[in-house]
Amino acid sequence: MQSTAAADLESYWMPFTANRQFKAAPRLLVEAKGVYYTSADDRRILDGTAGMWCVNAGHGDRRIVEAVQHQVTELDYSPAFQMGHPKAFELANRLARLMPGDLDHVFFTNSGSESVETALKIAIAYHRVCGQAMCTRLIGRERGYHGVGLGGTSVGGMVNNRRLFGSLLAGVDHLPQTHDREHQAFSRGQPEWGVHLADELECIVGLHGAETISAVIVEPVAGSAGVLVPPKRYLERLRAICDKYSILLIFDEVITAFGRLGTASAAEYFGIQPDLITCAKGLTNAVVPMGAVVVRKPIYDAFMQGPNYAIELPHGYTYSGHPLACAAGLATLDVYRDDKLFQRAAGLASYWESAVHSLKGLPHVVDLRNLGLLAGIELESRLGKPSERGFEAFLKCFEKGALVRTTGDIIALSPPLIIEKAQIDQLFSIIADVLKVLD
Ligand code: PXG
Repeated sequence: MQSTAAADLESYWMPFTANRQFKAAPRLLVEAKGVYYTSADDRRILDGTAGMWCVNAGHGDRRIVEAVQHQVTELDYSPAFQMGHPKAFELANRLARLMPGDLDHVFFTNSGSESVETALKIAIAYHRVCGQAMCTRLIGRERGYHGVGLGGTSVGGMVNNRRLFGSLLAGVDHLPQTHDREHQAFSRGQPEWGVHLADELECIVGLHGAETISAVIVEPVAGSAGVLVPPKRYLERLRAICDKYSILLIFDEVITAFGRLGTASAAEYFGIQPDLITCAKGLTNAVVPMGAVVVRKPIYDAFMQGPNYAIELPHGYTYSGHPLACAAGLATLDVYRDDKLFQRAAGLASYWESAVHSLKGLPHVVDLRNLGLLAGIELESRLGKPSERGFEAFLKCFEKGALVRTTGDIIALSPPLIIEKAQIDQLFSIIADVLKVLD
């Protein structure tokens, strides 16, 4: 441990962290290169989570670093409202080309949470500009995670993220979550069981009236809740019901976009066109914070009315399309293309799947799930102490040289797309060792 006195750690109120536990036994990272971090006590830590599902091209890629270095010397900042700079337009065009069909207009934000707030506001405002002012309800899903804004928290469905924050937004309802161990445990890829859960949207429409519902927002694969893979035909069914009632479908692709499933987007992977896609994380390889909302052309066009000097959408951020983020984004998309990283992830998916399911039969393991380069390893909870075993697994993996994420008692994995097979073996051998010694 480098000399970091306990007092030096006090002021920083760490996000989504057990602050007292951390400050009593800190875990500090000081360097990163490729798929490895270096900890403050000079150990190499295999990054099993691409940072937090975001460093898809691996750490410290020289091409991205240099693009940001160059940008900061050339144009550090340019006002985001009523002014522009070329790279914001270039990145929007590049991103639009990566997304399916007529998802071809891009609104820039600085995080996944801001992307979600933006998408929800666009969805409500879209119906308003189309003359359907009653269409304001938002439908999320149990166990969904859509960031930490009040809108995202409201449509989100993870109880621990909601319970402290009062009644949240009015006019929100939730679909049931899609994971059921009894019918789906140890599925490889998409589970066979569960398409009927999409029909609950019909019930919600029946309850509230289609003319009051603006949008449905789901993660195509739920990440934060522990990698919940959608049942076969489920997303298709949701799309069909949304079409039937003219409800917008938002895919929250903050985790799934940029190669996680071996394609540019989950929409492409599943062959389904949502009306809006939210993304962030892998857009810039997390080198500079950035998020984006990609919308279908008819949505953008619906706003382009009224006098041409009038602002069509009163929404945006000081740092929307920040020059450093745009430089990082352009360089990142180049790296994905030049190194064929999405194809590489697709090529590794079956090896990854076998590695995940090799853990079957180890102590505590009650379910294993995978898709693309995502995995969820669900451990049995200790009686009356949910999350304790998961947290211990996380700490022990870190001690043994692997960074994993845990959510409750589920270990979630999402390595950089540049991971080698030998490093996949290393990751799962550390996890297997930990499971064998865990109480
Ligand atoms: N939507 C989804 C689907 C996400 O996964 C956000 C929105 C919010 O993004 P920002 O950039 O505001 O954090 C996310 C973020 C985890 C974990 O391990 C997941 C996220 C972030 C940090 C940790 O569960 N997802």
